[in-house]
Amino acid sequence: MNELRNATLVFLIKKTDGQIKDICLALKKRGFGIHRWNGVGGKVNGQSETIEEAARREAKEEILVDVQQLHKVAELTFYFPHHSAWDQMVHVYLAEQWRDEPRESDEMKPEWFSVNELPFQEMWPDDIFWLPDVLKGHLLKAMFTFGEQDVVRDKKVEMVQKFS
Ligand code: 6U4
Repeated sequence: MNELRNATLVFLIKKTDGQIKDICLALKKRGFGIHRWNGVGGKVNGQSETIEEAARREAKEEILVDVQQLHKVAELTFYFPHHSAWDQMVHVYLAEQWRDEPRESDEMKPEWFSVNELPFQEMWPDDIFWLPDVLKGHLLKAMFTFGEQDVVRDKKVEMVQKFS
């Protein structure tokens, strides 16, 4: 089996009293995941950049911010048996500090959401199974298999203590 390609996903967050209260999602305007609210990210160019470098580059390209420290919170493996070219491992990060305010690009339109009012119906259907735990402070690894129309066919989510 071929090695899975790596991709990144970054969420800007705002905390109050140590708790995450707000999260920046961005509406994908074209390509994979179009019309969904998502974190910012994309494919890692394995030849020329590390995964974290890719995460910073994509945040800059998609919502025009320079993210400072990235905190890894999840590793998600997605399988699409009907279209295996989409299979990927997504490395998820939270960022509490960034330069410049998020702005719309050709690719994404950012908006702030309260963590209690996330638009799960307009997000990837796996998100509801892992994002709430991440926003409560957990680290996790998960695997999702999708059917046609991006229905979640199979899933496995496990909490971890740290990432190696
Ligand atoms: P192009 O159009 O080639 O420049 P690029 O921005 O490099 O694309 P793209 O759009 O394929 O990459 O990246 C996919 C993005 O979608 C990554 O941020 C990971 C994210 N993603 C993929 N599957 C997801 C899923 N099931 N749930 C989720 N995010 C997913 O929350």
